[in-house]
Amino acid sequence: MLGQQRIFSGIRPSGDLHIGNYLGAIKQWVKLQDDHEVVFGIMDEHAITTPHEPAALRENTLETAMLYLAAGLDPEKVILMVQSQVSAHTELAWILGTITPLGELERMTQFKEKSHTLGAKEGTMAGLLNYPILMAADILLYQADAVPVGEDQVQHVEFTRSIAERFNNRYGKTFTVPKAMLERESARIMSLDDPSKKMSKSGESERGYILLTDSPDAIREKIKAAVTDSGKEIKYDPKSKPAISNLLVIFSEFSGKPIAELEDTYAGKSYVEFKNDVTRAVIAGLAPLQQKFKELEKDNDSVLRILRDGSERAAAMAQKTLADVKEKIGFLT
Ligand code: ATP
Ligand code: LTN
Repeated sequence: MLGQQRIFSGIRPSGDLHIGNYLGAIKQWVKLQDDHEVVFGIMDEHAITTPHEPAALRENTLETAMLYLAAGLDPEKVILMVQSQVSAHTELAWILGTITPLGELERMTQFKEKSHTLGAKEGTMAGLLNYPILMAADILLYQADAVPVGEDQVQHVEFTRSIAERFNNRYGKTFTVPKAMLERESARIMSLDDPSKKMSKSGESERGYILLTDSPDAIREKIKAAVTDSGKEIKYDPKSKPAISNLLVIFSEFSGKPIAELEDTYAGKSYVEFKNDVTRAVIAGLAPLQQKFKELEKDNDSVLRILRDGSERAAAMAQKTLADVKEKIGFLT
């Protein structure tokens, strides 16, 4: 279709998904699938850049796929692929690595943070340094125009743009130069027990995040225990009221009500009353997804089939770009 934008995005299957992943990433993907050409990946090769258990990786890969499907991604409309099932990703990454200055990799925020935490324990591996090159390959192979991600990944998309431009300048127009695509408020959902940090599955405490698979009781407990700010007004002001603002964003996303309307409704009401209603909205908002997830869990085979089929379709698309790249850099064809 003329003018239809191509979208690529992915998530590492490094553990259960939380509502930060859902609101910051997956929910926008579901909206995009109706009027964009979309490829979504489960990035297992990225997952092994931090220590992992093989059995858990296999299980998480399948579970991530089930959560994508349960959240509303429709395999009739989108290509759902597994990174390690499409070898073009690592092939292109090797080639892009040869035009990437080392200094640019060393300056990446995610590398600095993760190598700092991991370095002390297990040492820093080259795969972690090269992570952004593989991510650039993921995006460029599909000639994506836009990459919907949370705020923490914007630097990697900027890096991808600069590699694409460098390659295009040197060898002639080969890659589409992609843009990051961000949701306004939900691009950065904060931790429930420390609203100065992003909600993260590798966060220290389980109380900081709500998993998509958490039971209503667990959700109730976590929101009840969530930190609040001093004062008692319920208003959106991330600077002076970071915890309440974060809860307002979550409430708004799950209830579909604008933040301004929620501020009016809760003017003069207590934090307790507010939290009870946030809890109700999150439980109700996740219920359909959890129901669908339970059904999919009973049918591993059909999920595996969807992934195999998606990876095959993705490989056919990726192959076109890879062949062009190989030809341009002088490999025998
Ligand atoms: P980790 O904490 O282990 O680094 P993560 O929870 O940040 O993992 P990723 O797999 O790195 O999850 O991210 C998947 C997608 O979810 C990315 O697009 C990322 O930007 C988005 N995302 C992650 N955390 C949040 C958050 N707190 N708010 C909004 N979006 C988020
Ligand atoms: N680094 C991303 C996951 C990821 C990705 C991608 C996202 C790997 N390859 C390509 C968008 C496009 C993260 O969310 N941690």
